[in-house]
Amino acid sequence: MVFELQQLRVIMHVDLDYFFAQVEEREDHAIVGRPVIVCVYSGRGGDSGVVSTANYIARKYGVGSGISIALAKKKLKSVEAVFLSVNHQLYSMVSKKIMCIIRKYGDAFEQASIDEAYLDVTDRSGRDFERGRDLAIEIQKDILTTEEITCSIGIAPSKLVAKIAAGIHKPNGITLVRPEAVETFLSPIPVRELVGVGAKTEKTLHNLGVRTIGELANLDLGRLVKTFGKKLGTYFADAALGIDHSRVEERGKAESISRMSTLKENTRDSEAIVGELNRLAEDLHSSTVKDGLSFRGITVVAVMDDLKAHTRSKTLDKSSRDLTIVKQVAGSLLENLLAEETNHQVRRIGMKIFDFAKHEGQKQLTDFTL
Ligand code: DCP
Ligand code: CA
Ligand code: CA
Repeated sequence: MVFELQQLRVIMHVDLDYFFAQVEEREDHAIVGRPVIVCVYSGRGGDSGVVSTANYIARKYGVGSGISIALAKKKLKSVEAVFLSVNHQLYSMVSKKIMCIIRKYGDAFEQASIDEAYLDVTDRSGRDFERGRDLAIEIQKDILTTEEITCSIGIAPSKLVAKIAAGIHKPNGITLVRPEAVETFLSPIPVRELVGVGAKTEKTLHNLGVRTIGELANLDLGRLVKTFGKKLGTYFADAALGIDHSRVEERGKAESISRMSTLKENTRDSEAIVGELNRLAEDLHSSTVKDGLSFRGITVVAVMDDLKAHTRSKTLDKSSRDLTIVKQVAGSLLENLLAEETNHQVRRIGMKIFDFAKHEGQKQLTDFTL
């Protein structure tokens, strides 16, 4: 691929290593060297719940994000493993401090999740990838000495490639992908690693005989557009070649916030579910109002007893911060959902509000959990 010099950018993606578990290790050095598993207990008692993340020692035993706590215990029964309950407040406090460190190193900064951020270091590095690597080493040292946390960094000409690169040498690694090496670098990587490829799209691509990004790059654009539509098809064609012109931009505000809760028992009793939904609504409402925000979008999510998630959303005519409206809308979304999904009972219920607007004269939004 030929890069015009003025277009050439040096982009970094910083991803904190086994983040929640590493914070726990930092808080209690006595657990270092043992498998550490951070769990989301469902509240139904016993080991009901899932693993949020695990340190690398636990991963050697096949334990990682998303598996059940019961299965993790089984896999680790021969060792003295440490099972802890998630402490979101602690992780978001550490995350905020680390993000403040990272942002100092870029011409532009964008936090992408609780444990990852993009930096544009084009000017800072004088478009020199070696200088980019030096900066990455400095960032790693700074975060380690100040916050005792290791991270992995990808450096590339686009956000898309930098993100994939950050995952290559973990933990505590740096992966540099120069412009001329982008296609070769991407070629053997599974399509699933591309932003926008979920389980469903992955399957569709597999059915087309496409497993790697290299195979995707060889697919005819017409075929891609026919399968995925113009917008997504073109995106995949570009992405397969590492083409991504999206800028590193600060997100002014969180795009959404959500809460989820497991019901005491599986049910279709709307009164019981609404009770829980109202609690979630109050919690979400108090966070957003505290931050001076109003919102237009409300989504209700129900995870049924077959573990399939169903969502119903509504956009209000104008922004609101009225708790009664949230409760009313959520209640009617739930009724619709129950009326349409008649075969299963509800296991978990969740709510999301989005499309935020800011009230004049309010303080800057700083403390969203991403
Ligand atoms: N997380 C979660 N549930 C998931 C995935 C992640 O609760 N299914 C949480 C726990 C992680 C954090 O988000 O610590 C960041 O997710 P990552 O995917 O970046 O995973 P880790 O940081 O834990 O590990 P890695 O070293 O592979 O980045
Ligand atoms: Ca991480
Ligand atoms: Ca991450």
